[in-house]
Amino acid sequence: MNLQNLNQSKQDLIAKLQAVSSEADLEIFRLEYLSRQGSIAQLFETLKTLDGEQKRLVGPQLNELKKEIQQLFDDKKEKLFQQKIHAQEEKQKYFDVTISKPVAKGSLHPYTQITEQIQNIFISMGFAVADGPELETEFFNFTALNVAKDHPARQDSDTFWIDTQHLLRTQTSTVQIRTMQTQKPPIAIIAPGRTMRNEATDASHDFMFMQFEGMYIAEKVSISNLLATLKSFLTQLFEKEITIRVRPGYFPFVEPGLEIDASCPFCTGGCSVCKRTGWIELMGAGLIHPEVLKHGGIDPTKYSGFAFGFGLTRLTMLKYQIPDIRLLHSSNIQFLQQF
Ligand code: FA5
Repeated sequence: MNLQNLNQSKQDLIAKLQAVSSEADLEIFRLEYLSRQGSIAQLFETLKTLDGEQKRLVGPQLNELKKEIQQLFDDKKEKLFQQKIHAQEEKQKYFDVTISKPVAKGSLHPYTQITEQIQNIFISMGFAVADGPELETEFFNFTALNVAKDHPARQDSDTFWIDTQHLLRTQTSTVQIRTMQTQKPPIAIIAPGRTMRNEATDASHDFMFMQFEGMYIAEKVSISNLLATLKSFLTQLFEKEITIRVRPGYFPFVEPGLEIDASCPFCTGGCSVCKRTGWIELMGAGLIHPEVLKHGGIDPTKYSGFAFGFGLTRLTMLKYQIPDIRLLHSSNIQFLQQF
C-alpha cells in the first residue's frame, strides 16, 4: 500500500474484508491493517513526510479510507458474531431434553412390600403398628414373657448376649410387654421387626430374620376372636379362602398355646411348597398368660387377650416362592430385580 494509489488500496482492502469468513481471520486483518502498527497507521506516518500541498490533497483521502475500512470492519465483526449466535441457537433448537442415559430403576425389597401389605390388612381391622428396640433387656425378652430362668432359649447357643442384661431380641414378643406398659386396654397392635438368633444358617434358617407380632387385649377376648382374625388376615393376604388348622403348642407366654397351620394357598391336593400335606405351618399363638399381663401392668381378672407371632421371612418366601432364605438378605441384584 502506498499513498500514490489510495483508491486501489481501498478496493483491495474491501475485497480482503469481504473474503474474511471467521473471527480468527478478521483478527489477522485487524492486526495487519487497522492496528497501531498496521499498514494504515504506517501510511499516516508517511503522510507526515509529505509537503503541505500534497498533505492537503492526500490527507482527506487517507482519512476517508481509514474511516470506511474501520466501518466495514465493524460491520463484518457484528455479522460474524450474529452468525455465531445463530449457529448456536440452531444447534440447541434440536436438543432433545428427553434423551438421557437409561437410569437404573429400584424397587421395594420383598420384605417392605409384604410388610406394607400385612400392615394394611391389620390396620383395616383396627390394629395399630407398634415398635420396639432390637437391642433388648433380658427382662423384656425373657422374664416378662414368663420364660423360665433355666429355659434353653436363654442359653448362649440361641441368644446373642451383649452383656448379662442386654441381648439382641430373639422375638418380637418383646413389643407385647412394652405396649402393655404404655397403653390401656383395649389394645390392638401389630409389630413387625428384625429378630436375631445364634443359629447355624441353612435354606430356611438365618441368624437374622423378620418376625411379625400381633396382640389384642380387651374384656372377654377368646380363642374364637384369635382364629377369626387370623383367618380373615390370611384370606386377604393370599387373596383366596384359607382354612386354619390348630394344634397344641407350647410358648411360656400364652396359655393355652397353639400352633397355627394354614391350608396351602398354592394347591388343593398337595404340592412341593406344602410337602404334599396340603398344610403349611405358619405361626405360634394363644391367649396371653395371666403372668405376662401382670408384667405389663394389666389386671388379668378384668382383661384377657390373644397374641400371635410368625416368621415374616417364612411368609415372604411362601408368598413369592423363594427357595432359600439367604437370598432375602443378600444384595443379589438379579434376585431383587424380580420384585
Ligand atoms: C416365637 O418366636 C414366638 N414369639 C411366637 C409367638 C408369638 C407365639 C405370640 C405365641 C404368641 P418361634 O420361636 O416358633 O416362636 O418363632 C416364630 C417363627 O419365627 C417360626 O415359626 C419361624 O417362621 C421363624 N423363625 C424362627 N427361627 C428362625 C430362623 N433361624 N430363621 C428364620 N425364621 C425363623
